[in-house]
Amino acid sequence: MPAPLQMMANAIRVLSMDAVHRAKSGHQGMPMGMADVATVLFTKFLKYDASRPDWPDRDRFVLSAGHGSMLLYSLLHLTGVKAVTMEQIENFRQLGSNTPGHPEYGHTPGVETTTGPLGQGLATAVGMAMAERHVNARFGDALVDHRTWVVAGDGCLMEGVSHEAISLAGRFRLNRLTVLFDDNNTTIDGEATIAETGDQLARFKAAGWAVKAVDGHDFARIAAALRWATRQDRPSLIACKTRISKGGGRKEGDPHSHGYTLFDDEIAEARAAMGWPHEAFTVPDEALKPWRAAGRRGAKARKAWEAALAASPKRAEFDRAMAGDLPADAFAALEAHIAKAEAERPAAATRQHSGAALAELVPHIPEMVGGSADLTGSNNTIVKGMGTFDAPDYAGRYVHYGVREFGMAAAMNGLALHGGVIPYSGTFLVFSDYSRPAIRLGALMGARVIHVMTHDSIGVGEDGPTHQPVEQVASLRAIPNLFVFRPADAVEASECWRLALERKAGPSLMALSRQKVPAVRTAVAGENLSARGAYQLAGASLPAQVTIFASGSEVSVAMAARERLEADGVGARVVSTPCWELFEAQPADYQAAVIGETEVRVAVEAGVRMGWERFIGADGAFVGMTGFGASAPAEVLYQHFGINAEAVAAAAKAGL
Ligand SMILES: Cc1ncc(C[n+]2csc(CCOP(=O)(O)OP(=O)(O)O)c2C)c(N)n1
Ligand SMILES: [Mg+2]
Repeated sequence: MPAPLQMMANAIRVLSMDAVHRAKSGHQGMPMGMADVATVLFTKFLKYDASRPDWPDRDRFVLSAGHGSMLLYSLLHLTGVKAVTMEQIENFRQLGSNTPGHPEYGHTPGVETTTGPLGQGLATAVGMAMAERHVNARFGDALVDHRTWVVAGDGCLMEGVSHEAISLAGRFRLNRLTVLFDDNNTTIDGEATIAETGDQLARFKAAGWAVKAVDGHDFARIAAALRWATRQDRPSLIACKTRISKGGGRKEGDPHSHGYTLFDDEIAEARAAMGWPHEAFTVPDEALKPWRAAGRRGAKARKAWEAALAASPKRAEFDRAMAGDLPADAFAALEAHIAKAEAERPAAATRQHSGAALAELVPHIPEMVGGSADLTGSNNTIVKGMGTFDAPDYAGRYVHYGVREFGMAAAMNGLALHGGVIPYSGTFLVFSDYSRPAIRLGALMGARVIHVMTHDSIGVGEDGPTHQPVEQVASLRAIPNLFVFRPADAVEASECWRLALERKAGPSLMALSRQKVPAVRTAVAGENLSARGAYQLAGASLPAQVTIFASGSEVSVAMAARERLEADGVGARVVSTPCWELFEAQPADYQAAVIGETEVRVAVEAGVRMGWERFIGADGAFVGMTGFGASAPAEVLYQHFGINAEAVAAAAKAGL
């Protein structure tokens, strides 16, 4: 009979083979290869209690190589996470199961983040490790004292985002972060060396990591390496030399076994080689008992922690922060600021209005942790007194992410998922394309993250078309569960910030102008009108024949066009549309009333038309961009591309 740890690791192998075989799809190669490493981690190192896989001071385990999901599901099942029953393992990849093809946050207790897009798990884990240090600095060792462990493969390390992530982790000396690299020299196309001959250890070392290589099938050496990792003063990488499909008979070490589904005879052969005579989906007591004991290992630590929390004077504040509830007085200063803006009607760039709103929010919401990808002054994201997030005390609330938009956005997902932090950060809207995969994953996970994206149109001006977003707003509106806010002035900017912060169920994005715009909200509303997503900003003073829809910096263009039309005897109303997603959530009669029934509908936005049919119908007129911008002062560009009141009024009249 195999030794106990070997038998426990074999249980992962067999479950992975069986589940993939039953589903007729999936990957057992990676789970089989990393079974030994994972067994050592879960039985000896990971601070983990299967009866409470979500307790706040647990270690975070991130399976960045998400295709190996059966490794994680096996571990959750074997350690005794209630929801991950054998029936769920048997229903691997099936509709309604909590064992989807790739691990999905929110579907399965114990899954810390959604992974599958390679590299992002690692980058998200960096954010978790940042959050741990920051929340530790706020609440102390008694309440926050855990590690983040990542399993990443060749693919994760080939992805560019890994570079941004490991640089950030090295720079911030996140010594509670350990990456276990499944160093199996295999990817889908064959041996990894067909595309990668770099030295990963040297690369991580250069980024400021402690590095080590180990035989990933030698339990004693794995344990020694993990112990070593916990003693480092910087993040650590352990390259675990493994054989893909280890234990899989003929397929062991076969570079083409990455996603190969074993045949019956191959599974039988592998079972025999592993000394595993048991039926499919059956784990005998001699393997299950030690696994369940491993699942209970952290219970003592968890109970001690609960006692410490109960006795802590910081308890209420800690619970509130971790639950993501805002302080009772979170918006008092902001509301006063809104009232002032309604009275004073300041004209400025909406990025400046956003910065002014932040100044009323950050001091009152201690969970807000801001940052920028090296554009702090342009993004208006910093507020006096935030302090800089950095080693060794990590209490600072402003992160200099460097020029790393994707790494930043992924880290923000991790900050949010860890809890106790509401992350926001800035870059130029045109570079949302660089962060887009993480914005999307955050939307899929429902992570509360706020992306501040300034310089949101040709209004960028002289920097030219490389820096002028044209299609970005439309393409971001296409991402499900992402709220895209494009406020028009000071009042809307503050309203949108409040909505973004109140939103727990997903990310928000602020599209903000570089250029100055006039105030358009000149009447006291007495309510957050942006919460409706779209609303009538100005009615027609004559019988309404035209409705003009606009967002952001073009709302003032719409208002000027309305003046022109009404001066010519054409009744026109204006609808501001700061957040389309919120508009879709309104009752149908409200939507119908806002869209209205005027003879002509026109929209104006300094971007592409895509999506505006929702407001103007198929035959409505659109004033905006049809191609890329150009390098020139913003005012010149608005005239050159015909995005002005004259053009909007002309388009409206043409339709009458
Ligand atoms: C961003 C991204 N690109 C491509 C894929 C498709 N894919 C899944 S696994 C894989 C190979 C990964 O190699 P490795 O991480 O070494 O896994 P192993 O074959 O060793 O299990 C690829 C290309 C993906 N999941 N994510
Ligand atoms: Mg590999």
